[in-house]
Parts: sequence; C-alpha cells; structure tokens
Amino acid sequence: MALTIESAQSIFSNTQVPSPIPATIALFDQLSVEDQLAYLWYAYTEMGRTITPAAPGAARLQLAESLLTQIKLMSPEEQTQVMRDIASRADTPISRSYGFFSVNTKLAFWYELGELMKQGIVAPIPTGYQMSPGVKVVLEATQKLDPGQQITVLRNTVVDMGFDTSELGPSSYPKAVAEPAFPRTAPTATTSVKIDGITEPAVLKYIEAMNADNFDAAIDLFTPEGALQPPFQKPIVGREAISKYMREEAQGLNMMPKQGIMEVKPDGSKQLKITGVVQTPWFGVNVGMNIAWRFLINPQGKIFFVAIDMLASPQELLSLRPV
Ligand code: ECH
Repeated sequence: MALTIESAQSIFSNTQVPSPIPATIALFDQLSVEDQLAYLWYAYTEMGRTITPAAPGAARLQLAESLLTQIKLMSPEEQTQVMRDIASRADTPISRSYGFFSVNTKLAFWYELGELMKQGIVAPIPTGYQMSPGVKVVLEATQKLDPGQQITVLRNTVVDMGFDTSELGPSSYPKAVAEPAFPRTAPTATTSVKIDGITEPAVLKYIEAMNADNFDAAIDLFTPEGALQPPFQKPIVGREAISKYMREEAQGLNMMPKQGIMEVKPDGSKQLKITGVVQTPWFGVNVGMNIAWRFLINPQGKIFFVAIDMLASPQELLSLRPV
C-alpha cells in the first residue's frame, strides 16, 4: 500500500495526550488587544525572573532595524498603537513588514522592544492599567505550564502576530534575506547518537545532522515527497520546503532523544516514536522542551514523515508503549 501523509500523521496518535499549550493560547486569543499585550508583558517579565533569552545577534537585529528605528522616533501614543496593530494583525505598513519576518526575526524584534520598554525609550504598559480578570486567568494557566511549554506559548503568540502575508501575491514579497546563523549554546554532539531501543540508521543520522546544523545531510534522509510536521502545524511537504523551514527555524537546536519504540509493518515500513528533550538557542541549557518524534520510515530506509510533538507532561517521556 502506498504511504500517504494523512495516514502517516496518525501513527502512534493513540499514545498522544492533549497538550495544555493550545488550550492556553485559546484563552489568550479571547483577550482584547490591550489585554494580550499586557499578558505578554507580565508573562515575559515574570518568566524573566528565572529564565531570560539570550540577546539576538547584531545580524538578526539588523533585519528588524528599520522598524525599530521608526518606532523609536514615534510618540508614546503612536508606539502603543503600532504594538496594537501588530498584535491585532492590522493591515498597516509596519504590521505588513512584521508579517514578512521569519519566526526568529519576529522574536528578536519583540526582544528588542522589551529592552526599549524597560529603558523607557518605548511606551511601557500604560500606567494605571488594571489587569482584567481575563488576563489573570491566562496568567494562571501559564504558571501551571513547565518552562518549555511557557516559551512555546510566547513564541506561538508572537508568530501569529502581524498582517497575514500568506495571501499576498509573490510581487509584494520583499527580497528574501539570508537567515543569520544562530550560535550554538552547547557543545555539538558530533559523536554518534544513542537512543534506548532504537538502532534505525535514518533516525540516528537525522539527529546527528540536525545537531550539527547540517541540513543538507538531514534533507538527504527524506524521500522526495517526504514531510515534516512541526508542533501544532500542518505538514511541510517536499525536500525544498523542508530545507527552507529548517534553515529558518531549526538552527542551533540541541536535540537529545532518550528512548524509543519501533514497529515494523508488513510492507517493510517502520514506525518509530522517540521521546527526549530539545533546547532552543534562545534559552540554551536553561530550558528543556519535552518532545516526541514520530517517524515513518519507508521500506527503503528513507524518512517519509516525521512529526514533532510537544509532550503534555514529563511523564510522557517514559510512557512509551504501543497501544
Ligand atoms: C513584550 C511585551 C509586548 C508583547 C511581547 C513582548 C515580548 C516577548 C518576547 C518573547 C520571547 C520569546 C522567545 C521564545 C522562544 C521559544 C522557542 C521555542 C523553540 C522550540 C523549538 C522546537 C524545535 C523542534 C524541531 C525539531 C525537529 O526535529 C525538526 C525541526 C523543529 C514583553 C515586549 C510579544 C521577547 C524567545 C519554543 C520544539 C525537534 C520542528 C524545529
């Protein structure tokens, strides 16, 4: 039987536990724009008492430079309005420019605005702002999450901001800029990867390549029509699209798979579920994200599909049993 992405998406799906991350984001989505910005400020500064992101490099900030310069020159009221426009995905020139930013440039832009807000150069949350009951609910939900889940909520809300540029024709796209390199925060695991219960070469090579930012080697492991499904997203299909995605979003990640299970199917394809921890260069060794990889390897040993899922709780790291 031919492998399809749809059937691949459901491998081991009966072992998945609903994640509290989309539930928290759904609460956030119900807030007014003012409340959303206030929530992000409180969540970010509260989190900053224990963990803070690494400052983005100069090359990364340069991509956001023109917007930041425009904002610095504005009146406090205008600055607040720009932040609202971006958060509400309004169709304004600044919100459009933001919409074209890559994920990491969006994060760098807000990182810098946060610094400028702390320094009083950009308008802070209005004095006298009364925290609404809705903000309290989302903050309480956020506090119950582990740090890896908290930074995922922050990241995903920031990614969704800005005018939705996906519907615009290609002529409106700004020239593609090369993604600046993300420095690695921990020594690269260049030596061979070991995962309890797993010897599948494609998987071991995948982790090795990703931990060295060797995306060409990682892509070679996929079938031409293969797909990669990031957490809470639709599958990205085909080598070219996966390669572009990895260069934008998978740089500098430290992947530490711990254990896995494998099932061989009658057609010779293999299904594997592996759990472990991933660190992002934004937070380095200070935040571990508990994740699972669900691989479908074709009979020729190529990756047809891999889904990356955020785990609901650390217990899931260990509860690996085919059901
Ligand atoms: C302020 C107030 C106004 C509004 C805003 C503010 C600023 C907020 C800021 C937030 C910064 C947040 C950051 C979050 C970073 C999160 C990073 C994450 C990374 C997860 C990566 C994973 C990778 C998985 C993958 C694997 C693969 O095998 C294939 C590839 C891939 C306060 C001003 C907004 C500044 C920096 C969660 C899980 C394992 C799928 C990539």
